Order: sequence, then structure tokens, then C-alpha cells
Amino acid sequence: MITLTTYRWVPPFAQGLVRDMRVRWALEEAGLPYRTRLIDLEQRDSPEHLARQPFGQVPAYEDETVSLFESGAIVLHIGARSEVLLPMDPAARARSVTWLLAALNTMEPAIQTLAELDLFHAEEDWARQRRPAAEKAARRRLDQLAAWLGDQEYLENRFTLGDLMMACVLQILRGTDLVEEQPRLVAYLARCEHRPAYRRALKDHMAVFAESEAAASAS
Ligand SMILES: N[C@@H](CCC(=O)N[C@@H](CS)C(=O)NCC(=O)O)C(=O)O
Repeated sequence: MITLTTYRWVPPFAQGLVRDMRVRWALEEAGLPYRTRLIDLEQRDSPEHLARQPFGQVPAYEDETVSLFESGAIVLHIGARSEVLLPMDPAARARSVTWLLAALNTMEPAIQTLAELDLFHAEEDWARQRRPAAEKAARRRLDQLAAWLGDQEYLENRFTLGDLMMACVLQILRGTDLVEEQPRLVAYLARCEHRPAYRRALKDHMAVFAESEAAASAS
């Protein structure tokens, strides 16, 4: 059985965005059942968790054959078991891997920089000075992505794990208007989020936090 390790609870600003969502969504697309191992934030630097995730982060993943960390590596591993996520054709497969890496390596750094300024440093002077340049850099990447997308439904000619990862990265901007500035990206994100597998993943992801909050208020 596949085991996904993630947090028992995170603050509301992070709910829906924790990177276990990428893995849950991929598992739902692939139709693979899994169980969760829930850890508290305080347990992230425990020897037991560091053995699974050397940087004390989530998600971590285990199946019968391998233990993995890094959401991109995990989604690729799941993709190898599902044509819904990775096309069989070698060229199409390579293109979808390219988009997954573009999401993680080109889009996410600019987007995450802006989100961290807003979420963790909004009241600090240095962050106010840094923000305009960070916003400009993120907007440039969004402009480029929207230009590529044009009138296509997905980044290539069908949904793949590249779209899954790109959608999750775009969601990090939900506290800003940057995606809303781009009607093509709004429609693209909605299209991805409309997938039944995404909805099931989000429901299960959010249920964990709701249960933790209910247990905390009952005690
Ligand atoms: N590159 C990693 C990033 C994982 C990550 O940032 N996880 C966050 C939750 S979404 C976390 O565990 N943060 C706690 C920390 O960095 O100490 C991946 O994609 O798996």
C-alpha cells in the first residue's frame, strides 16, 4: 500500500496548498489507493521524519518498492504507472516531463518568492522594497506562460502531469490578483481544478485539517 506522509494541520493560509496536494491529485488521476501518515509540524525535524525527508518537509511517499521525497519526483514516479498522467509516446512523455520541470524550476521560484514576501514578511520594510521587483518577475513568467498557452486547453495537446504541477504552482498566487490578470490562465486553472481527481484530492486534504480542528476544539 502507498503511504503519503503529510501534516496533520497547517494554518488556513496554507490549507489547499501543502505540497501533498500534488501527490494526492496524481494518485487520484492514476486511480491508486493510498493511506496517510499524519505528522505534527513539531515532528518534522525528528530523526524518524528526516529519514523519510532529509529536509524535514512534506510530502514523503513510500510504496512496496521505494521511499521518496520531493513532490516532483513523487509525481513522476506515480506518472510512470498511469497513462492519464504520462503519455506512452516517448516524445509526448518527454514534453510533459519538461512542463513539470518548468513548473517547479522556472515558475515556482518566482511565484514562491512573491508568496513568501506576502505571507511571512508583509509588515517588514525590506519586504515592501523588494515586493515590486518580485511581482514584476512573477508577472513576466505568467505573461510568458499565457502566451504559450494561447487558446490551447492544456500545455500540450492533452492533460498530463505537467498541467497538474503547473496548476498547483499557479495556486500559490491565490492571495494576489496576478493570475486573475490573465483570462487564459484563469480558464486554464479552472479547467485543471474541475477535474474529478483534483476535487477528490482537495476534499481529502481539507478533511484532515477539519478533523484536527474538531479534535482540538473538543479537547
Ligand atoms: N521542494 C519540496 C518542497 C516541500 C515543501 O516546501 N514543503 C513544505 C510544505 S508545502 C514544508 O514541509 N515546509 C516546512 C519546512 O520547509 O520546514 C517539494 O516539492 O516536495
